[in-house]
Amino acid sequence: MEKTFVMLKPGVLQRRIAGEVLNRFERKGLRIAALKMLRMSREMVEAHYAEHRGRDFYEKLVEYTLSGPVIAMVMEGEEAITVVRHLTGPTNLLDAPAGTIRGDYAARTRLNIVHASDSPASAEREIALFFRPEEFCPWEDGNRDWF
Ligand code: 3AN
Repeated sequence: MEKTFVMLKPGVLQRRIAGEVLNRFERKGLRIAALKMLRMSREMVEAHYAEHRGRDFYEKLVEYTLSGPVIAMVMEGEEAITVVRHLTGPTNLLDAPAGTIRGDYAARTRLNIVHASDSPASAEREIALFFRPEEFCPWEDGNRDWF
């Protein structure tokens, strides 16, 4: 199964919608493989958004990402990278249709609620930036007796 990195940006905790947003991924059937809440350091944010350095929105994006804790997670599932991107919706506010997370919750492109890896290479890089191997918590599907 494929793994992808997802981050709920600081506005999610501010708005008390962490549960709702996480639920979008869970109800799709994605598995949580690792999850934690953290305040990113400036070095970490700059590494994470390195490709955007120099863009007009970069400084404000860094500032926003540093403004409070984020929830970082690794989601697992068949074609998880693409499935998660479909759930989050496009980057641009005006392109994100209702029904996607960004379409439903984001009123500004820079504050667009979630980050999700856009390729296998970025998933690998981002997972390694946020998680050590021992932070993964393996669990088996199928023990329906507990439901
Ligand atoms: P995505 O998060 O959909 O992969 P990226 O990697 O192009 O999109 O952009 C990273 C973040 O930078 C976005 N989540 C958004 O917060 C911000 N961003 C991207 N494009 C713009 C823009 N044109 N104006 C303001 N902020 C932007």
